[in-house]
Amino acid sequence: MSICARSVVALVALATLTSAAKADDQAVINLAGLKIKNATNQSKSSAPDTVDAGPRYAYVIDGMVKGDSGLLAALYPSPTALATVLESFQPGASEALTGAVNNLAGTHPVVLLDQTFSGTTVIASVTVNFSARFTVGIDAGNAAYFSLTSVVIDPSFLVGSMSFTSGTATIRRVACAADINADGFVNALDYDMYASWFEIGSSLADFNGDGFVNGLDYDEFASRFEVGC
Ligand SMILES: [Ca+2]
Ligand SMILES: [Ca+2]
Repeated sequence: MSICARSVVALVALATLTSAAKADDQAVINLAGLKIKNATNQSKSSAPDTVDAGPRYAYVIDGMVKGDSGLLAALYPSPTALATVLESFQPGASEALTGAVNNLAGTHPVVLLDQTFSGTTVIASVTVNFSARFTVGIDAGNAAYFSLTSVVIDPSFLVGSMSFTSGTATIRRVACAADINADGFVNALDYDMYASWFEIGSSLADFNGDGFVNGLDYDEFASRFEVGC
């Protein structure tokens, strides 16, 4: 092999290493400015930040919101954690702001979270109905998105609206589907966590993402766990 051919081989090897090292494992969506307003659909994308396709993703939605008008402006005059506000409308709702979801097909687009929060609360002796659909996913171009749709704030003229003063939705690719706790290792902790979900029939145990929790999920998890990934 000539010196020139050797350098080409070395360059190709280096390029391969570099692209492997540059695997895009995370996309961050800036939520600042996103409004929570009656009958108003909003969406934010991570673009140009993208995340590579993988078998599993962990996501964290974290933000501060503030009332812009009406009772919400009186109730939340300064930035307040989104989790605190959600809890005031629907106790337990903030748990959905953190999670992990499988994508065994390993392709994009994929929806990671599609959840409607709703509740009724009394603010200054006004009964307020609240409902909003949160969607987190990754589009065909590998950009992550966070959407707020089907927003109902009733009576909206009294209650007003809110917006994010800061916040992010972070989507992190997890290399192994059997890495249930998404810590980068596949070990007994993952097995125990999955088994405990499966035992109680939790939707978290829906390993193949078909909407049901049954033996197929357990078998798929066990086979991925056995090969260590
Ligand atoms: Ca793990
Ligand atoms: Ca299933």
